[in-house]
Amino acid sequence: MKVVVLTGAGISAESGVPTFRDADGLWEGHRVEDVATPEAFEWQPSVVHAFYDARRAALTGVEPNPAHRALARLEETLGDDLLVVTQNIDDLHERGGSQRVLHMHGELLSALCRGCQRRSPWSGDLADLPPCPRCGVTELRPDVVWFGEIPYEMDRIFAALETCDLFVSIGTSGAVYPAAGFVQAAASYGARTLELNLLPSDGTDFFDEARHGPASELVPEWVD
Ligand code: BJW
Repeated sequence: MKVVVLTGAGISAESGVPTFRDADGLWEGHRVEDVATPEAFEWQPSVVHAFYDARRAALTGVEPNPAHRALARLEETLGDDLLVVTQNIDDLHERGGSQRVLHMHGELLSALCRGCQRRSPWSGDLADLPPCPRCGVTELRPDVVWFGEIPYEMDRIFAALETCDLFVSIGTSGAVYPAAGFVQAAASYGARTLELNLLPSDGTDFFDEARHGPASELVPEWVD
């Protein structure tokens, strides 16, 4: 059985990573829509860098939770028949043991060269980052996908949605496209669809089945 799992901020919430749109989801009073845009980076690069510096620093203090680990166990069983697509830019799936993970909104621990678009590891502070190894340009930005930009790996994701038997969405509000549209895409290709989320998402009615509660309980229950 081929399975595509989409994860969002809710899967990392119980690890201590704040979500974007829940009650505590603001960062120093900013909505994500105000800092996660190319325009915000043009106008106030220091504010945007501070937002990502803080989240990068916070990564060292958090650990994968039972939901991340359950998906790693599922990968041991399904192998290549499981694809985890995450909107999250943390590395908790990988630290939880998953190996086949697509980060459609980029990664906190990666830098993107504004000159040639090369992606390279984010090492230390912004001031310590070496110039781009390909073009020598020093204008590096967080390697994340902001509003108005095209998410990574869309071809691979849609190919997997086309052929999967089951699509499972975990811990995402369904407020941000194109990820919010994956459920309808998968269903249109014939997959069964399941939502595992704390509360009903914006798209909950599109799923064949929805279970509501904390991911650390629902995901192991579903996997095991
Ligand atoms: C728990 C829990 C627990 C809590 N257990 N659950 C169609 C219609 C309208 C607009 C658009 C459209 N198509 C595109 C757009 C524009 C735009 C968009 O969607 N705007 C909306 C606001 C309407 N989209 C884009 O611009 C995207 N690009 C694009 O569409 O390009 C065109 C194109 C695409 C494809 C092919 C060709 C062309 C880019 C979107 C980029 C989003 N970027 C961000 C920032 C990334 C970097 C960063 O992390 O800083 O991504 S915004 C932010 O939202 C982040 C997240 O990945 C994303 C989704 O958030 P998520 O994960 O769902 O978190 P929350 O907080 O919203 O929800 C958490 C959920 O967890 C809640 O439901 C809780 O209940 C639950 N939860 N605790 C289980 N313990």
